[in-house]
Amino acid sequence: MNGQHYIGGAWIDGLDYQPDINPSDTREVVGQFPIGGVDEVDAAVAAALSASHAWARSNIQHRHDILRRVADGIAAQADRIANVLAREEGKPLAEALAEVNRASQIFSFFAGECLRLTGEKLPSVRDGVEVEVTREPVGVVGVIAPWNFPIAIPAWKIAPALAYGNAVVFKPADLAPATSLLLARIIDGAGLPPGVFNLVFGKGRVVGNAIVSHPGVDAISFTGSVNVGRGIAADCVAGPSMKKFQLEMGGKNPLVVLDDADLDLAVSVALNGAYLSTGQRCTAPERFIVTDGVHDRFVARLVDGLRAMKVGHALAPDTVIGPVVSEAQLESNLGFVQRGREEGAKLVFGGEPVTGETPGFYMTPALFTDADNAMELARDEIFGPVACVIRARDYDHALALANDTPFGLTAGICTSSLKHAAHFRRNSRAGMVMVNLPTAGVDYHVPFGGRGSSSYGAREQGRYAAEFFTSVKTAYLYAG
Ligand code: UN1
Repeated sequence: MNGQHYIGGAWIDGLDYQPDINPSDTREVVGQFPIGGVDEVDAAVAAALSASHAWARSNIQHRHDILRRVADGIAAQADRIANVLAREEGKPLAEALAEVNRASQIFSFFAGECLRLTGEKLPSVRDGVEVEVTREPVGVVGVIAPWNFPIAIPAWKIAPALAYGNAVVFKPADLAPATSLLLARIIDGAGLPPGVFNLVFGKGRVVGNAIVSHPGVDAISFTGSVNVGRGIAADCVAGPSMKKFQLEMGGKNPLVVLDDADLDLAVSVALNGAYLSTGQRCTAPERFIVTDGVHDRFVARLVDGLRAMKVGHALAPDTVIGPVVSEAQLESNLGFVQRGREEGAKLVFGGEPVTGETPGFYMTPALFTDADNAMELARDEIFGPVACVIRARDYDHALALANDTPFGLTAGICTSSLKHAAHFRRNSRAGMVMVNLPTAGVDYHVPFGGRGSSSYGAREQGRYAAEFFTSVKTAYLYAG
């Protein structure tokens, strides 16, 4: 598969290309993808600018029908897209398919939103004056997406951007460009006017930076690391145009397990959240905060569960944990494991590189016990299948530990106590709270986002997406 940029409704060859490698089997090159530069970004923004005025005023039925066709197109090709996603990102096929279906549902949801745009008409405090509050498109939106959900995250940025009448310049992740290419082809076939949607492949520090600093771009929706997010924030504010921006970044999510938890449920919630998708989710719990009475039983059951999770090729039917996405990410994960041992936590399972049947970036899922919430292991996001158990005296102690983090994306609790569940829901300092459910794996029709270093700006997804992808206008009218 050879990638091309998509600019102004045309497919454009790159000047240079780089291979998209399968992390399950590094002998396989999934495709060659262009390494774009400033020129491609300039062309894409120019195309978006020239299309955005008409698109902002386009008929809502027309917009609805286009987004609906994208949703249907994704669903019709779900198996093929999931296969490509699994091969380039390493997510086991069943999870990849679930993600592709979610992307289709997101487009379907926002197709409906095209028909639900609302405003308000109010009386004025001045006689004879009317006030109208409406939402207008922001203009040209730069979408910068990560590799870990290479179709769902682009979908939940691109679909609302288009639904609310914006033009888009999209930079997919370097490590997972093929899935984005398939999405772009479907969007291309859905009848969008040329220039409304544009795709430029390339490096974050070149293409991403060029989008962020381009004066023609009005807003940036970014998901990725905290460091890159900080840089984007600074650039958006420092530039002459003062762009709007929305950042989804890391997490160091706690999962509290209390003595009264249903142990089977708690173990499955922990395993599912922390280790599926090879732990490469910003919503994964990396800190299991467990009260004394259940601690040893929980750890023993977790280790049994981990032993049963088969690590392997993303396309193998018995694989539960696929490879890590890249060599650099694998090294980073193993570095955290190494330093975790050095700082005194006890590695009770995994954390080793594994030689698979095919050459790939495999490691066994890692579990530490005896971790302290001040350790690096408990403070920095790892973005891999590495979690630690922190012992808590009681519920109050567990809550305090859970909230003691610079992040605040998701937080979970496993308990059968209504009192503790209700108290945790109210007092957790996270944007999303899960009771007896994994901290990862969210619904697509409700707001997504966190607090602290996890997120910045308006929420994503559901109807709350309107906050970011529109700009409020207050219009006064004196009719005499
Ligand atoms: C999920 O857990 O369902 O990058 C979604 C991430 C998040 C998405 C998680 N933005 O992991």
